[in-house]
Amino acid sequence: MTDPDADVGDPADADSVVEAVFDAVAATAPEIRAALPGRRVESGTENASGESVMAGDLYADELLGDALTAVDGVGSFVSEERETAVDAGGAVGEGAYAVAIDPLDGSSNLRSNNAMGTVIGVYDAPLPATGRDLVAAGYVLYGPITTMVVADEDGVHEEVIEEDDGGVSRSVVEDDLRLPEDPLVYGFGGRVPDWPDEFTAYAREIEDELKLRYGGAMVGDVNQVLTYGGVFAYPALVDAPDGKLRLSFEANPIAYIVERAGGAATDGEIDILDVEPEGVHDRVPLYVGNEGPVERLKAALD
Ligand code: AHM
Ligand code: MG
Repeated sequence: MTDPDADVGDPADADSVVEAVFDAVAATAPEIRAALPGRRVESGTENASGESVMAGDLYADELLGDALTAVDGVGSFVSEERETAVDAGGAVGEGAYAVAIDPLDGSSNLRSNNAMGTVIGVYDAPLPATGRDLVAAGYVLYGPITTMVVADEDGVHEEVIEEDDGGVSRSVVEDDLRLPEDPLVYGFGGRVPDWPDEFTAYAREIEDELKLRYGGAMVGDVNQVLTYGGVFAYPALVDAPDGKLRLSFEANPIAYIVERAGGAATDGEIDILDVEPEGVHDRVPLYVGNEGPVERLKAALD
């Protein structure tokens, strides 16, 4: 956890804040997982994006909110499930950091018991900010095994999170995660009739080259791309030109991770990390994966 004597006013302290953030996230993961069986139903509320919130979303949001606002050096907590930021003390950008999360990504998979995740971005600026202000990002994947992928300026690594009588442990299982050079899988969200023609034409080409792997949770689908190489997209839709995914909580952290693993991420025109948000709940089309297919896609959408 954070060194209590550390001076979080010193920007060099980013490493210890980031470490404490991911300690806190790892500590909540077994608890979130254990709470899911009884929370596979809708909560009856809608979030800031107008989407129905599952009981599991609310539980994960509360737990992570409590854990992350208690971390020294976290000055602001922003969640996909909350309208506004929570002030956690400390001036963001002046030694304190803003943490943005999607507490339970892919929670519509709760009913069918498929993979889900938690997405975390640590920003060195008050939100809304661009992805260039990220100092670290990561995700937890609740698959058959609970894993956590963490990226910072030094690279990307994967850990296994386990809990036993001694508490929660983090074991690094891959210390320099890189995208395989040869892409193998693809997964695209949304309904084909809602895709713009240019994207449909690109998808038809990719279908002949790569294997379809789509599970309906961005974290799970991007994790497959990181593991096997390939491309994931939640594209712009004809009636929703900004797509579905949120820039601050989903696209930016994923772009940061994939780019540090040697890949690329775009909104179709520019690097995701350069997209200027107007609000924290802004949506953005996301195309992410190996550089080859992402560059081809950009050309196809041009
Ligand atoms: P959520 O964070 O509210 O669960 O929504 C985001 C999820 C992503 O994980 C996934 O890529 C997408 O929504 C799936 O949407 P669809 O069911 O339209 O394919
Ligand atoms: Mg999500």
